[in-house]
Amino acid sequence: MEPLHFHILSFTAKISMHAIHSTKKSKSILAINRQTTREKRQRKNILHLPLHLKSIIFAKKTVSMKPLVSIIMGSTSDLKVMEKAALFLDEMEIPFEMNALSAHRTPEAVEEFAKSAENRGLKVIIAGAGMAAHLPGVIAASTALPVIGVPISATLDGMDALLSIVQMPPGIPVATVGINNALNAAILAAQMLAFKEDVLREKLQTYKANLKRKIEKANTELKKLNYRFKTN
Ligand code: AIR
Repeated sequence: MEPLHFHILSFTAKISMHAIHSTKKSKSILAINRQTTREKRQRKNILHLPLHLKSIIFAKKTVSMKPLVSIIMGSTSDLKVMEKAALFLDEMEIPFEMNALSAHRTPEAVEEFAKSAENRGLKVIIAGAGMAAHLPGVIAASTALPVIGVPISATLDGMDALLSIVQMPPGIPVATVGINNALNAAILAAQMLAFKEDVLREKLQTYKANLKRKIEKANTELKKLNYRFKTN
């Protein structure tokens, strides 16, 4: 049998300096990565590099951790889209793994992955695929973990993938995000984990507050525009 977990990127499920966060009431399953502002800036500066280089840089000084989120994609041709999920999970310091599995090309491996996911400690699965995108649905059929589907625009502007993922029969739901919107999939996964994680919830609140600030800034800019009939 072919190896089930084909790791595309070595930076997955690995972060630098970490400590297990624990409160009096409950022990957190999330590792807190104490990144300095300088480290954060350095990471931003290398985001444009090719993936193989990024993986080497991110892997520096890393410690292996148990992944909480699994990012699965139907093909490495989906990576450009799915990478957005990886980058957000990195930003939120949530350990994750990233693998390529295909509902059509490796059906046995998909089933094995889905059946073992919960026992491996995973909490959420993000699955992206294009064309006849059966991957999220097939995974959802074999696990009780929440599955978030990302329709990828490979053909027909992604409408084929969107309908394949969203139109699940009653009993096997897949939480479907917009076409190519892997970022939203990662945010949703983080929100699911934040249910029990105070630190993560705070990070998400900050993230959303920043989105609000962006719109407030946009409105300040729009106010400066003058048109003959513009009233504000
Ligand atoms: N795919 C792969 N196996 C089943 C499906 N539906 C999808 C991939 C990718 C598209 O087919 O998710 O979006 C094209 O794959 P490739 O490998 O030919 O580039």
